Amino acid sequence: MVSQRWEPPVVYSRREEKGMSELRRRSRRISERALAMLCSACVGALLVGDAAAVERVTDLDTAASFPASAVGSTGVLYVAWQDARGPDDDLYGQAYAADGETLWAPNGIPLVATARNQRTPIVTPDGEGGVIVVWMDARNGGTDVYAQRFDVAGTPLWEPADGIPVAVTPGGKDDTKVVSDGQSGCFIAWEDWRQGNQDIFGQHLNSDGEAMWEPDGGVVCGAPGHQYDPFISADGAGGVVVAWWDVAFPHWRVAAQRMCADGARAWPDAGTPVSLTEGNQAAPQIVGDTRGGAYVFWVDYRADGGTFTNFDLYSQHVTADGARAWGDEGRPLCTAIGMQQTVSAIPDGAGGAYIAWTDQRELFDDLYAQRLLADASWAWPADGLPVSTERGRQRDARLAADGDSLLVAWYDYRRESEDATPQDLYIQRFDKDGAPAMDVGGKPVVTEDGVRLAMQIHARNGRVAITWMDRRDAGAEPDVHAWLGALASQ
Ligand SMILES: [Ca+2]
Ligand SMILES: [Ca+2]
Ligand SMILES: [Ca+2]
Repeated sequence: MVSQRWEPPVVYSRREEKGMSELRRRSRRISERALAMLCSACVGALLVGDAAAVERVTDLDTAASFPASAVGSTGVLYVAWQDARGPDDDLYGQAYAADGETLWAPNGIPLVATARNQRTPIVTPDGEGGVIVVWMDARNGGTDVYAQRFDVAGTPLWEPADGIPVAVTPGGKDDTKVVSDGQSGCFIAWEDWRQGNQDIFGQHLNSDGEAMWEPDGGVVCGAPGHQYDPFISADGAGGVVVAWWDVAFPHWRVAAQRMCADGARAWPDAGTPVSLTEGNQAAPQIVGDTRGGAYVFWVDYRADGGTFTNFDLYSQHVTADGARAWGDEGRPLCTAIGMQQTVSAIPDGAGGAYIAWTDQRELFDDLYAQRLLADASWAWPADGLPVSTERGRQRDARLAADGDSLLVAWYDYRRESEDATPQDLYIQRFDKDGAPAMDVGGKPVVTEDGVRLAMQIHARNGRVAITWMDRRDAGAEPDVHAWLGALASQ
């Protein structure tokens, strides 16, 4: 294999060499406005570290959009995005060392710049200090799935350099997801139309980019009708569990399948339904249980009665053998009045999970969260802990865990008025007992006028990174932004 491992001491020694001069150089680059925002954003428990800053990852007249980001095993933040500076869309990227130093050229370097459009990258750390990027590619005239692995210098590690074809069959593909396999490769899942309706396909790429499952992808679920919106999570036993939404008649179902490292399906071919209760189920999120199974969280309509006014959230633990550990009905996660939806869930690092959602129990969107412990108990109050219930809407929480801390970032419309709906980004930090570390309601990350999308948050070893696309003026093209912060010890 073409492995070019990145040794952490390279960056650390570089940082030592540059020392304070590097920090002074960086400080000069931060505009006064960004500094003012930084100070307002970072008082309290989220302190300004030696590298906390709002970075304009791109500053171009052409669109840089749909960034995806990941923090690698050495603390490097990788950002990849869809970039229109060339004759068609290509993939560009940027990397930041753990201390915030920009590692690649200003405005990013081309990761994949080949014929026709390369779009909507997703990324996962490769476990060796680099990153794996998966994207939708139109080079063959259709919509195909491609992948490449890059080292910390941005050098492609797999052949050919402009990406290996993961699925190049006729028929649409969409909603691609990727997760590390823990051995420098990755698992990928996507929706696929090759059989005439939507199915879930997947692939396991090893550290050399070789397909471990059937060429062009193995079947995760090829049942009649449409299966879509897959989410995947490592199962802790060398494989992956995939959950999806099956638009069956008369009820939408959520089901899951465990895929072994070699592509074998461990559970029945149609997957294991997470609940047998009547009523629609939708929009699953999945977190591996580290023991071969997974926790699944979904939006459930069983109490809605067809009114579309009272969605709830339910959960299931599907064990390694495909059994529903929490019974055929599933287990309530939040059954408060009104609508609960738009769930995010991540591992808590201790065999459990953090879950957050958008909640309309008080009419306008608020955010709530819950922690599932490895012993299957809920750590926080029934129906969830308030993350932010400020005026206006708070929605679409993104989560990151670091040690005993949960970091939550979200889109916030608290400055909403009859004339305008300013869209800000906010952050909050909770300890393991659910105590907020910042002001109740959260701290602002960005409050300048603009439209934001594709926000992601990461936390590792006391560092926090948030990335997003940001269009600051109507009619302007979007750019990619990043916020790099440091956690104070609690
Ligand atoms: Ca291109
Ligand atoms: Ca199907
Ligand atoms: Ca409800």
